[in-house]
Amino acid sequence: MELEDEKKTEQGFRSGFISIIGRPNVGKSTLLNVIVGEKISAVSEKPNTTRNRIVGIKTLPHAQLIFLDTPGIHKAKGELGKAMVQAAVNTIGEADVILMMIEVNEPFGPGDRFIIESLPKPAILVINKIDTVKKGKILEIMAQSQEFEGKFLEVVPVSAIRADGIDDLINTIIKYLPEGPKYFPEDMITDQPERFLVAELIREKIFNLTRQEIPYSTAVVVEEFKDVPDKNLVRISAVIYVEKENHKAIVIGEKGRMLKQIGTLARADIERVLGAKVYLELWVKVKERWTQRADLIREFGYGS
Ligand SMILES: Nc1nc2c(ncn2[C@@H]2O[C@H](COP(=O)(O)OP(=O)(O)OP(=O)(O)O)[C@@H](O)[C@H]2O)c(=O)[nH]1
Ligand SMILES: [Mg+2]
Repeated sequence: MELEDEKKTEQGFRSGFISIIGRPNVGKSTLLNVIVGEKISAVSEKPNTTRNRIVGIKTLPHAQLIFLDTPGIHKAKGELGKAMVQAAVNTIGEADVILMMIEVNEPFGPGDRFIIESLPKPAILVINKIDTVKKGKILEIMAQSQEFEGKFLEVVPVSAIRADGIDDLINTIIKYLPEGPKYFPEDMITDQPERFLVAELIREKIFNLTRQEIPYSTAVVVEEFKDVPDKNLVRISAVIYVEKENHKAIVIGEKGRMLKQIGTLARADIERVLGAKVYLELWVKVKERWTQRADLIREFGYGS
């Protein structure tokens, strides 16, 4: 094993795992996507979009950064919420570097403080959404961060959505990475199976298009994924699970309009990510109380 490692580790090459944690909606998944340059993690304006650990890999000439996007840490009530929070907390232990993300408009609230206080080692504080405020406000928060003595290695302000401050953040992270091997091939940006990526892109559309409890009681599972290589076509069949009959009616919509819209938007994203034409078939099924059932939560791929 040692020989193997020596072979892979070039002199001075750094690598490691970077956990992105924070409360829901601060922009963790947006950051992951902008770093790897592709939408591999679902993003929405609603909290609790991400439901499991999402890996994003960035390879540079002298370093490989393996990011772990995580569900927002919050006071979870149901089984699904608890599994999500557990998945986030689990990444902290395996991280070489922890990115603690807050957003500039609501800094250091009780949710942030809870996470900061439970940090097992100093983290890099990432202040996101700086595009929404004046510079003075950012400086104010940076000063405020000093209140948390010993909790932060550095403070890096960014705008994930505008890709502002990202190079600074990457260079800061590399300083704290150990020397290590290239764990993944250079062109690999995630370890997620294509089926799961596709399911998440569909779920993202449901999050953006539906309201109230619908996004939170929906799961997406890709049942069929067939390459037709000579036509550069992929045939995909996916099931959207909801918890109640009346939710099914909402997801399908009047004359099937909602389902059609979900499919159209999802297909555009999936075609770009897969680099192929996509034939997408969507079904809606009821699976009562799945968000309260640990076995189904796991089967759908959420939580840890
Ligand atoms: N203005 C602004 N909005 C941002 C920025 N980064 C993310 N957002 C928005 O914030 C919302 C939440 O973004 P996500 O990336 O889904 O946040 P998250 O932390 O992954 O959320 P959960 O997965 O629910 O924990 C979305 O509407 C994003 O477009 C930013 O830099 N500036
Ligand atoms: Mg997220």
